[in-house]
Amino acid sequence: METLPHARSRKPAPSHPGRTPALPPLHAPGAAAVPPLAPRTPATGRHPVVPAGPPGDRRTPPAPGRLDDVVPAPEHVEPDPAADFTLPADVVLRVGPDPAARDVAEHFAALLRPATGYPVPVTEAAPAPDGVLTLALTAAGPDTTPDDPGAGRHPVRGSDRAGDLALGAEGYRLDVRPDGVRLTAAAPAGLFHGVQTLRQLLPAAIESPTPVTGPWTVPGGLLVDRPRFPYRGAMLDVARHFFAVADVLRVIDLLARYKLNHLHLHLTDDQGWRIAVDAWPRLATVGGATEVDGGPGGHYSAADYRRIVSYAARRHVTVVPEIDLPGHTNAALTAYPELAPGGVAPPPYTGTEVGFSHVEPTDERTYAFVADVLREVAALTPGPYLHIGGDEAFKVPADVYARFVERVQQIAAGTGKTVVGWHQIAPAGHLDGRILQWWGTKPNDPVTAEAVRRGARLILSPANHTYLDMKYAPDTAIGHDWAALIDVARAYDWDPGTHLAGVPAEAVLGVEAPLWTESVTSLAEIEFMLLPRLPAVAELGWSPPQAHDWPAFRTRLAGHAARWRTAGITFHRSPEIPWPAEHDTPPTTADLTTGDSATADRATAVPTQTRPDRAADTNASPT
Ligand code: TNX
Repeated sequence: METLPHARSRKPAPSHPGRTPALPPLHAPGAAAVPPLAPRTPATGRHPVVPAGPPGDRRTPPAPGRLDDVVPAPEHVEPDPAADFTLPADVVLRVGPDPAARDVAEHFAALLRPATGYPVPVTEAAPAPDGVLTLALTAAGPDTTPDDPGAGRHPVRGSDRAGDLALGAEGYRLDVRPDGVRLTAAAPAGLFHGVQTLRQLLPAAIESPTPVTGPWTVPGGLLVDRPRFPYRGAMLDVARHFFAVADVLRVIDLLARYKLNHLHLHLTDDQGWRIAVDAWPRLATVGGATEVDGGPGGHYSAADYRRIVSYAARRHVTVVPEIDLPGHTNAALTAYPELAPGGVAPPPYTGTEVGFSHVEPTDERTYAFVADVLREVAALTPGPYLHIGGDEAFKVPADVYARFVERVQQIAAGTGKTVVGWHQIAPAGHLDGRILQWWGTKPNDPVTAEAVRRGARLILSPANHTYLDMKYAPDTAIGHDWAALIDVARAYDWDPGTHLAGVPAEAVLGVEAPLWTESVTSLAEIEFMLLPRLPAVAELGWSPPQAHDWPAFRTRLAGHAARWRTAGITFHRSPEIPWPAEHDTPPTTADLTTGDSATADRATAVPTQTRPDRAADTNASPT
């Protein structure tokens, strides 16, 4: 049995629900041919790496990097092994005057400084006389604009195909030559994603929080990259267990590494209400004081929430707040009995069943509550989305449920936000722009397909591929198994563009991997469930379908173990991934905390949770 240091004894899991056969490699009809990637560069020691571990350290230095060794897989790569760039100690980051671009440059400099020990100044100055030791960031489009500090130094290169790719809001172009690296994008988000790529192209030791010896070499060539879907996200359930702001910020960092651009926060549920609402203060003070298994719970003040949102924004991640209605509301009902059926407050709930609670849909006070809460949450949220939940209100009759959702959709839209709801809201009347988050396990869902025909767009979170609260294997120490056992291959083995019958790829806004936290109690456990599966979902959301390639993916992913270990991030050593032996990972400082010991530090009791009787696919409206 695989053990986390804090592993508790668990009930044996029911048998595996059966795997779908592996998809064949995907080839988009009509997709432009991408030039073949250069063969793997043999570890010839082009760039001798000096191990920086303790004296006598015999770890093998990492092989020189490859330009295509990036997760998610970039759209277009033209390696040039003769054009590697090694950061000099006086490396300078040049950037144009755009404040958002400057912010990306500052962010990049802050990533480079700890491990390199280099000062890495950020400057708008014109090229230095020798002009060679610079990284140029520009928010302007390809190659020569007045805003562009590197203009003229790097004539355009690359194939016609590379030149034809429109970068859009999030794409970027990375040009690595012996005299410098040039990153261009049409918008700051593209620069940010390009920085994440550069980070992965540097040796894993770049993750070290303290200086280690280089060289810091980026493989040469041209890389042009942009996302397949505009929405790529993860969800964190902060209701079943509450997580401190600092933990949420670490999760945002993880998303940003893999070019995920949305963090959905499941802020309310039966076991806790996690966001302060001025008009209804007891929601947080009373409704927030519980969590699964009787822990103390907690809630975010408006200031806490703003901190999360602005930290995310700096990383080009949009926070999507969810207020789950009308079900999953026991915590709210304990705080305000007038919202409960019969006006009687239920006892606080710290178990893990679902579907038993709801606000009273026939009482006007409920709509006043909804309007106040959604107005305040929308006002705190700069992003365009407001998620109204809508799942598992099993005790509300279907017709009453549909009318409730229709009213709440209007209220939510009245805040100026785009309305998102779990796919259970599909039978309710269409509202322009609405988005359904589909979490079924059977890719034939006529009710959702019909809502799409009426104009809804979809975020895809198929529970049997993307629910990262599912166990990896029967012996995984935490998690559930009602939707599937989800190993990395299963997380990777589906195509968002063709997954749901009757839903064209154009209706798919993107993908999201939810992490429900009935059994997840600490940051280390969050990381353990996200890694290494989250990068798989990220690749499905970002990379073109023709890049879908499990053998290549698992090899690329394997290299990330060293990055996570060096950064102190916990992960699951999934047996399907050809991880390098631990003694082969790159040098780190001697006192780095490995993820495993971080896990041990944070261990707390985890409840058992099984959902033997739930219908994973219930697409029918609630009864
Ligand atoms: C389903 S799918 C839920 C959550 C649970 C989760 C556990 C959906 C929208 N709701 O309430 O936490 O299963 O896996």
